[in-house]
Amino acid sequence: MAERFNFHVNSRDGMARQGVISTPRGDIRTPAFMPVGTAATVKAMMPESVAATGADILLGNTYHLMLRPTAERIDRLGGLHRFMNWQKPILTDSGGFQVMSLTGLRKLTEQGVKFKSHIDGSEHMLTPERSMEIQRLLGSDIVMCFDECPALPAPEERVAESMRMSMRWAARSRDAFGDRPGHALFGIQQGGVTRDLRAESAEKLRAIGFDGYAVGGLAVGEGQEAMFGVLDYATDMLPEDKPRYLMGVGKPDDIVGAVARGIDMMDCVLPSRSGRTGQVFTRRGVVNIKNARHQDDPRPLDETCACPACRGYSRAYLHHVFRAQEIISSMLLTWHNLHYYQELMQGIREAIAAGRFEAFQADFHAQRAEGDI
Ligand code: PRF
Ligand code: ZN
Repeated sequence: MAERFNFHVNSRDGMARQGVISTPRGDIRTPAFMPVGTAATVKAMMPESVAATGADILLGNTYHLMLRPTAERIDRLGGLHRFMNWQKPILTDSGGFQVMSLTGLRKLTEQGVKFKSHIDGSEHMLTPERSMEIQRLLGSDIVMCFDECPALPAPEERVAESMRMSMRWAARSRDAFGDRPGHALFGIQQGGVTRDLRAESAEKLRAIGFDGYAVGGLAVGEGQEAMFGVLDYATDMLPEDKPRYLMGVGKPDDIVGAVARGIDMMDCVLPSRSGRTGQVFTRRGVVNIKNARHQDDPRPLDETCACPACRGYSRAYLHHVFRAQEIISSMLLTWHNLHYYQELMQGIREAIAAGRFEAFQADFHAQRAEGDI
């Protein structure tokens, strides 16, 4: 049935997988990178430009949209896809993680989390039930369970209690989500960097049953080595036949390492945010366009890149518009960064399909070690 949400693995190479998630709004090629469109926009990009970079899916945020312009208003205006003019799939995060990282005053109970808006200080409450309702009003294609994620390092007892509450919230999220053909609900594994807690969390999620499984609670201060250490066993605890999503990751080398450990989906603000702060990702590493060494440089950011910023503009120009705080600076650098990320994903998918992902990884790291960018 074409309308159903479905995941198909086409090829495997070690732990890495290459496949397709089919949704009524289109296919998502995996491993997939999802640009972040927090406030119903990928900042500095037209939606058609985001699609032109190769993105199959965007991430939206319950937390931001519930506060402004509100989920009810977006629903009245025809849903988030129509509101922001993006017709491909949208995954929405559930809000708990953003409440904990963006709001100062909040009260966490078994029921949910009460907090004050970072915009106007108004009081709000998020629960698993309310998060499911908001994500339904938005018209999200992939809905995330309502969870809680402690910053690391944290005492193991605190991580265990938090994980168990997130698992009770996962069951409530499942009940509140109900049966919505064509829409998916993903569970979120927690448990910090403790193997037994990750196993307990995975077991609880599998018993409830989800359309996909996220690895949450990583990239929250533990460092890449510890994160990879967890991924070495955590992905294997999740069902093989469902997509696995690593939340909020990451830098290009995090992405390559996560895919090598069995991850199918990722999201991160890094390429879009860095586009606005002058950090540029290239196959040779990071370039800071702010640096004075670019001011007379007629070369493009990356000779091998086919994006509009690299085809039409010199480093000298990009340096100038960044320094002058011209809006086009954010537009061009964000476009380049998103293009770079999507080209990286395409390279990863082709390498897995060809059974040469190991060589791809070696090449990826060698190019970055060459220096002089
Ligand atoms: N849970 C949710 N969203 C998230 C995370 C999480 O653990 C993370 C952790 N990297 C990023 N975004 N719901
Ligand atoms: Zn480019």
